[in-house]
Amino acid sequence: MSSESNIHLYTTQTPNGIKISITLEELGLPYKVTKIEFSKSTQKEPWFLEINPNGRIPALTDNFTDGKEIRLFESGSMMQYLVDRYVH
Ligand SMILES: N[C@@H](CCC(=O)N[C@@H](CS)C(=O)NCC(=O)O)C(=O)O
Repeated sequence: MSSESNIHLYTTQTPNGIKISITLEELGLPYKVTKIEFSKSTQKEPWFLEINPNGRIPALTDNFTDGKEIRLFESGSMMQYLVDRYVH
């Protein structure tokens, strides 16, 4: 089973943050971006903690193969997910 990608990246310009932007660009995947404002502590807001309970960027949502939303955090696991899901 495979559903369309619906990648949404939540990030800002830090070394961990840009890792995922680079990965997505290298894989040629379409994605939306929401910039997280550290100066406003956006990464600690309840809506963001629903995606990453650690309150840190980067984080990512996508539609998994079953069509349900998947929420990811930790840059290494996000890169692993993107390669496993989209590189054939
Ligand atoms: N091990 C995590 C580290 C994530 C991390 O430390 N993110 C930092 C920016 S590079 C952050 O969100 N800092 C803001 C905070 O902790 O409130 C990863 O690889 O994603």
